[in-house]
Amino acid sequence: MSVVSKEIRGNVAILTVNNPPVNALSHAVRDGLLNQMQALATDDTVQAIVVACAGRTFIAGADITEFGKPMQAPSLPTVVDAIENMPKPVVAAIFGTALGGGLEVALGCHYRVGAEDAKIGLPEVKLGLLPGAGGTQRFPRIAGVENALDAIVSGRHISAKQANSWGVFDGLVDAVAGGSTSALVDAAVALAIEKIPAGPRPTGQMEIDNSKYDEAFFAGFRKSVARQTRGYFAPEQCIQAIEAASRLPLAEGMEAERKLFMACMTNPQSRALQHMFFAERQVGRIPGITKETPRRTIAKVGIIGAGTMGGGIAMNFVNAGIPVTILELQEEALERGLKVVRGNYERSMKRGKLTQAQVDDRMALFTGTLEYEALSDCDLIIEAVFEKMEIKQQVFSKLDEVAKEGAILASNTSYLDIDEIASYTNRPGDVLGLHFFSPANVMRLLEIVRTSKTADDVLATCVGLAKQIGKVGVVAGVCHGFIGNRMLARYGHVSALAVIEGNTPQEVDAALFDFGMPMGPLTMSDMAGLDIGYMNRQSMGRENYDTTAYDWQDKIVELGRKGLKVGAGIYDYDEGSRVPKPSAEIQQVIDGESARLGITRAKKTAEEIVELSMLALVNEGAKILGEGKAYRASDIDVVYANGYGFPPYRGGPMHYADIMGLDVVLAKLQALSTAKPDMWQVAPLIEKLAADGKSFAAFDRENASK
Ligand code: T1G
Repeated sequence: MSVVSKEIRGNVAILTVNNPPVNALSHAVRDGLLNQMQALATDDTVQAIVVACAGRTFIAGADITEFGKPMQAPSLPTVVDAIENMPKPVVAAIFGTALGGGLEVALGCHYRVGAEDAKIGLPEVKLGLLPGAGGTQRFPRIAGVENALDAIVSGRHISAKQANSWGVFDGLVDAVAGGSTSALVDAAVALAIEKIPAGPRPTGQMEIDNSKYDEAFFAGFRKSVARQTRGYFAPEQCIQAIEAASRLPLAEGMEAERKLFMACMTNPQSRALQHMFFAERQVGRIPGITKETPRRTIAKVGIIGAGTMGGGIAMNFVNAGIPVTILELQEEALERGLKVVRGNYERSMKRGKLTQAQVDDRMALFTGTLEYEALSDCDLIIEAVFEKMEIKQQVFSKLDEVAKEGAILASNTSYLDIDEIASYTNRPGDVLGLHFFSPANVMRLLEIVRTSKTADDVLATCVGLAKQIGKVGVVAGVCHGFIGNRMLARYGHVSALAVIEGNTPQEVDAALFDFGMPMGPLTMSDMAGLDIGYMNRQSMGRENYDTTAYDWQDKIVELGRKGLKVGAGIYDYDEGSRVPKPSAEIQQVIDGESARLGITRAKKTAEEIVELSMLALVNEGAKILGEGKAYRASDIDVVYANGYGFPPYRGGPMHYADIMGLDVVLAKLQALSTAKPDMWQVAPLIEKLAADGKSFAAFDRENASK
């Protein structure tokens, strides 16, 4: 079947795009639309046209798989301009998600009918681009400049109802009742017939009253988005394109858009963000797990521990409509935990994200209990109790007694050995790690840790469940810190050493903040609590870690300065403030420690600090990959961008190394290893890939085909 088919209904032609899975605007679709439009332009038997889609959604955008390849004519702007210049009315029938180029096609149409539950969006900015087929010129004309700035610079999805209030639609229908879009197409045909007398209404010819959209207006908008767009290239280009729309006629505005689009397309950030887009869609592909692998039904979830993590984890399931039984050992702790959860929902309600009824409905899905037996009907039980193996042993031994057969038993542990935890049950095949990141109801990352015995159906169930609860679930193997925290330890080592060797904490933090991290590593340590690392080191024993790097931090903890939670750590904090302030007292401690160790303090440049930090992440990531504790280098990028704030516009640590070149990475690591062999052992996988002239991306491609 052609990707663009035509049906004649009276004097209306219905063009239907059929290019699964999301009707992306591949060359065949562009070509088909243009050819059909050109034929219909001179077909006097057709008075109006409807553009519809088959499958599950209206066009979801340009075909991202064609990026980076020579563009095959016709270009999308050519197709959209041809639609807009048709001599007869063209109506778009929108359902599902009309995104990017898909919405631009719909904006080239003269009228639009939408399903009430449809969403539209111009998310190109998330791919490091901007709407390059007239979206920056037409959307401001139909929806207004403010709404266009909001939509295009955020890239967010907009409900059809909100878009309708902006004037984007000429009508909404409850189109997918029963899953069929026939009612939507009927409505679009009716509107097309109704518009025959009025004729085409070219969006591009609509005027913008730019009297209030002056320099000051756009400067104010830039300021309002500065924080969330920090470091990104494309948002500024989007703003400039919309500025052009507010001042120039369509043709000149389109020219400006084209130039800005090409600037984005050739900027390395777009390649990095597109790498991240596909990487997030690869994580669910697990060797040995297929569509045929059985999945267990998860109709009820048990959570052990109603603390910050337990409550946050529970919210993910309740938000997906799955009832949760949450267990604490004391009534007071249980009540406190549920109160925190309700407080979270009420804050969302105050922000207009939830109604009172929704808050009540969600709280109604919680059942609190003090009895393990209450978990006996749960399909999945996750423990979020204290990080001590003895306690995990008690919990899993008890679960082995009370959990029903076939229940999945998961630990939220960050570091403990899940193979050992599984050994405390008679059902190790049902055990795995589900490592959430705090705040668990907010952070998208979920590390799914398979043990040597985790059954395939248990893993497959949890991989699917991750997507169901809105998480990016990355499968990891059992090792100390799994993927993210294992890399974080190396990253933290570099910054700890940089301080004792000569930099101030604020210099180290500024270098990585300016690189694009959400905060510096030392600020992050203060926020997480210095005592966590302190206790880890105490349990490891001094012979098992780099005392030179960490003694200064331990001294700070011994001064009672555990970090932000006590108002003092590496930094000082004003009462009630989270803003770190350099501490003269701590700088003296650091200088004293350097002297005690006989270190002549010498500062590293910001570039050196960033490079060492990146090399630490990449080297550990390559060890994790080489040991088979992660399936892909791109999975590691997904972990570090979603769990630790690595700037997505740099593609993740492994992509960043590919851009550097693994031969360059190897040479730098070898030099470091020569200088500090205890700290820098070069990952064998980097040696191999560099020797073969390959990248991590090539490694992933080769392994994907296995
Ligand atoms: N091109 C090619 N493939 C795409 C695609 C696209 N635009 N969008 C999705 N896919 C694939 C995806 O890789 C996956 O493949 C499958 O479809 C299901 O996707 C000129 C230049 C539409 C909301 O940014 O946001 O238009 O893994 O798992 O969760 O101005 O996909 O099954 O083989 O994400 O239901 C702008 C990107 C492009 C939209 C559906 N458009 N897509 O989410 O399914 S740039 C976008 C999405 C552009 C113009 C510019 C989501 C979705 P596979 P999925 P989903």
